[in-house]
Amino acid sequence: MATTPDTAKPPTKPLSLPLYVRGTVVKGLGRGNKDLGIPTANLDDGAIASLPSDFDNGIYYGWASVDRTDVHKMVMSVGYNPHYGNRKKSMEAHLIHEFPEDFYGSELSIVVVDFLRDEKSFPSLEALIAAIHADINGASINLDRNDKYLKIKQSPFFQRETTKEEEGTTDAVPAST
Ligand code: ADP
Ligand code: RBF
Ligand code: MG
Repeated sequence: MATTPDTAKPPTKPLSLPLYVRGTVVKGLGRGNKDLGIPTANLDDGAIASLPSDFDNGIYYGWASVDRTDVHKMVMSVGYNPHYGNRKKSMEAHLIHEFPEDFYGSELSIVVVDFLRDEKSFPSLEALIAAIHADINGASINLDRNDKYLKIKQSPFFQRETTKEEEGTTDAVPAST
């Protein structure tokens, strides 16, 4: 009969998705992603440290909101960017939306719904860019197709908590006569 010794480690948890993460947008390495049309909002070290230990590096997609305003589709890279061989782990999201200006310092709320692929090193920068465009297209199609994902877009996680004062003003109903 198989017995479990007291010292046995619990089995590795399966990757828990969807994953809810919030953080602050910080400066990245400034490699000119913006010039390539693929800016990535980099999250702060606290947000990276908050990732569960079984959350593997790789390319993911889901939904994101800046300061809990509109929710947009997003693709995200987590890890060491092997194409560049970074020393520091990064977590960076490209939101599939045109923003009128930068939002450094803003709060970024992210729900990761699915894994796309492992991070890779490419033979050229053009090949990396082409792969990211394919990621964006694939993510966009999957997010539209899957009711489970569409539902997550409505999550209270993306909504700002209203204060009592705001509730008082927005919910005010004229007294009936
Ligand atoms: P950095 O190396 O500082 O991250 P990037 O070239 O990756 O520079 O640009 C990222 C910045 O661009 C973000 O922090 C954000 O302020 C801005 N930005 C504008 N549009 C987007 C977008 N669609 N997705 C992500 N970031 C965007
Ligand atoms: N970097 C890599 O080194 N390898 C990758 O496979 C890779 N895939 C990415 C996929 C997406 C959707 C995004 C948004 C970024 C990816 N990156 C990858 C990160 C890219 O190298 C990074 O955004 C720039 O180096 C700027 O930090
Ligand atoms: Mg960036």
